Amino acid sequence: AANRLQKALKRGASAFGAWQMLPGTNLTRTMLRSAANIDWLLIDMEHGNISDDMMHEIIAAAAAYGVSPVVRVIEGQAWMIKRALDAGAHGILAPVLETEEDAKNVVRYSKYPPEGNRGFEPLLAVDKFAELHPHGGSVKQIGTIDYLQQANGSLVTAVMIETKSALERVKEIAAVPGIDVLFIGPFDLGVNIGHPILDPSKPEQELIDAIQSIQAAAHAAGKASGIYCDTGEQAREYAHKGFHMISTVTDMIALRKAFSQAFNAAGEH
Ligand code: 3PY
Ligand code: MG
Repeated sequence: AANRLQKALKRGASAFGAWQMLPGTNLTRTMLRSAANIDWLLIDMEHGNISDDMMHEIIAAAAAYGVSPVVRVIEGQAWMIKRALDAGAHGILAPVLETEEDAKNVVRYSKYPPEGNRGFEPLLAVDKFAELHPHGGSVKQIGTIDYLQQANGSLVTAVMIETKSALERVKEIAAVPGIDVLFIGPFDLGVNIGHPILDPSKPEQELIDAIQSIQAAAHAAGKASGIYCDTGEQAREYAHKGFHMISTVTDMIALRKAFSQAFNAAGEH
């Protein structure tokens, strides 16, 4: 399928994402079969326990459902960005940015020359791109040069604003060409500005203000805004506020909630 997340972002629409921390493509399928409005799947290699091989498999499983796989790499690591894009990810999410230079590096590692310095090894990347982005043609019609020409413009580059330093430099980061989305990590951001989230339904005013200023900076620069949520209600609220790339629930949180509800309902015997 074409890049569903990118299409939604280009329309200025809200795109809801599922968030996978645990390994397993049956888990991926179970999540993605649960609803029709899942536009993207975050494969969490920063805080989840997903290996490189597993990332390849989850990307293929998600793409088969027409859902855009996005890989959260470890900070702006060039080698991880390269491996995620070669594996066919529709986008990458780079966490823990500090500066404008960090944002420029994420773009550099994500794009082929002249926009960046992503290494060009066409075999795996072209096969994966052909499977995931048919662009109306058959898989075989995508060649090496097609890929080289299309990749830079077809993949989403998202960075996380979740440090004090990135918050202070958010306008400069938003202005970096090639950055598509400023994505807020409210948990790290809260900790880093001294207002950690203790109750996710009641963030402190300072954190609410910081979140608003990031959205405003993205908007002013013509970029999309995104945020991590762990309930559908929060996701809906942020969609109403005009956020674009909105994670909705995480496998671990959903499982824990459902299990605890079931066992609490069963009661003690
Ligand atoms: C954060 O809230 O810090 C995140 O990175 C979301 O997982
Ligand atoms: Mg974080």
